Amino acid sequence: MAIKDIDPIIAELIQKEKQRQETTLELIASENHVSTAVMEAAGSCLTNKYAEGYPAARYYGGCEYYDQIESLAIARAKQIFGCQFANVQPHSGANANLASFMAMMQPGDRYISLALSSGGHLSHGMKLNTSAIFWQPDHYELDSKTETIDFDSVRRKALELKPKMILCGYSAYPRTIDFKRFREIADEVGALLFADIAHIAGLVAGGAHPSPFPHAHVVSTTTHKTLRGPRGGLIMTNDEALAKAINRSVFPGSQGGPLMHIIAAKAVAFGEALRPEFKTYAQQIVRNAAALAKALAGKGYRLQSGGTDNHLMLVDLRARNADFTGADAEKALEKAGIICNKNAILNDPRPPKLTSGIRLGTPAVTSRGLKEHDLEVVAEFIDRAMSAKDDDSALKTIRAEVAKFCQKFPMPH
Ligand code: DSN
Repeated sequence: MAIKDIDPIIAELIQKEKQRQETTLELIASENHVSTAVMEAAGSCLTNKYAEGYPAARYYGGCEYYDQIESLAIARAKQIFGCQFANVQPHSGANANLASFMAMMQPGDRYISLALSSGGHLSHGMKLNTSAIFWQPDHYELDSKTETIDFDSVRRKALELKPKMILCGYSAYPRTIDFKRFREIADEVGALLFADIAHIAGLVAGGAHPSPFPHAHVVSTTTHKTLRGPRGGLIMTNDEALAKAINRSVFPGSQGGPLMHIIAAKAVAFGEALRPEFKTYAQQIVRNAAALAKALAGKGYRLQSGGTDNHLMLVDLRARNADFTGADAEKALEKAGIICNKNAILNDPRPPKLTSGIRLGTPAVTSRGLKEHDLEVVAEFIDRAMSAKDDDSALKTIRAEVAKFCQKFPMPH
């Protein structure tokens, strides 16, 4: 029976969400719109079975096709990123990071990363997360003038603390990551280099950002951001001993049965990322971000670090209106049909629930086919919504215009 007959309440909510996605502009830097093929695999009969273990080494019978699917996902991930080992089972990016930590360090070991408040991720040492409960994080900084990675601070911390691991890769960092420079520092102190490329994986896949290989010892990512796959995680390495440790840390270390429908959807997305058109997509994401950043700067907004090299930007709202918090902006923009998230600006005087900025990203709108000149229109919508602030009637008018604009860009599924 169809969902609408079995459970009309959920069916209607799904329908409403579909309509919300279709009629709004998704500028959350970590989100995307997947293809019909990816959705089909994620919603398939593969959800029915246990396949604990790995291909050809399962704890359940009946895994013949699951083995083939997971092996294909692994082979495609290795081909995309040019590495020798891949584990496609992590249920999420945080799970991938937990398993990577377990593979690289003993409990209590020290590592350095960028703090969540400066653009890192909660699984990079936020005090309530396992990454800080079971290991000892310390943080390197952004340079307060350039607002980019301060490699003097990375090196100083590394020499002082002799960490077991150095973590690079971020959730809110608009500039290119110099993996080679990180590796030089890691080698100087005998640390492992761990790159969490969750945000930029699709850019790396499409050649629009330098690869973390061969520099990083271990690379983790989510599969649902710029990589445009189902929600999930992935870990890669070129080191055989680390690969064995990673496999053990994922299963049985931190997970049980893999989500095989999601692994099939990852395989489909990886297949899509290997096509030439994905390169065009990745490069368009970056061009669109640059166009949006330029248009916003032209309207008086300050961008942290002065702009963007990748798919995202941090807009410091104080330059435009000192009273308008990131939380206010997120709300006003949502009412206008533009979806984004509040985000701390470097040394933000406001708490994380308010902030002084917003984070904007172009992966999802690029999947809908928007080009540079369309992003200028988006910047105009954003600026009008910011000026309207709490004028609900003005925001409603913009919302209708945004919905009409969205009709020109059908969803890719
Ligand atoms: N929550 C994600 C983001 O928005 O960047 C990171 O996992």
